Amino acid sequence: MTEVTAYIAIGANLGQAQRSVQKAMLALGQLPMTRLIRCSSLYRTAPIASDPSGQAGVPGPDYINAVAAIATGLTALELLLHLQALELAAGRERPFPDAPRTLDLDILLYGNARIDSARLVIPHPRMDQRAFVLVPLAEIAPALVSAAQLAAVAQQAIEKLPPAP
Ligand code: PH2
Ligand code: MG
Ligand code: MG
Repeated sequence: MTEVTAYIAIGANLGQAQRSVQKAMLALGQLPMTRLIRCSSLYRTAPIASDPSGQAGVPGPDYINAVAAIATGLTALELLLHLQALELAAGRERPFPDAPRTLDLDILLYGNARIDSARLVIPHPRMDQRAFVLVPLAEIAPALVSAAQLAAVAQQAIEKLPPAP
């Protein structure tokens, strides 16, 4: 089996967000042909808009964010389908873009693949605009994030949470 290392961004800002993020990390490790390699700390972050300006100050509760590394034999599209099933199982609804959510699982990187299809774009097209992605990614894979990338998002509010007891 060919295994690929993939990085998954995890986010939640509805319900028991910390619990949902922790549960999602465990669920990632239980996907078929998949092992959980590494999990970042949990971070509390202010909601950021998805549009290109990426400005803070959008309505909604703070998010809990984290990044997990997995080794997987799933294809990128198979992985996407499994992530969407986990989001649905966590009660995810999509009433409008950037709506608060019980669970969001985004593929950031899939090995060194570059994918640009209607369903999936990898590397994640907005990861460079987001401290809530780059800071936890740098924690578990420092070689993948440069100081310049971190400096570009340094004004975004992000607080590392202590490990759960
Ligand atoms: N996800 C978004 C839009 N904005 N802001 C924060 N802080 N964390 C997120 O996970 C997030 C967001 C779209 O998926
Ligand atoms: Mg997202
Ligand atoms: Mg998403």
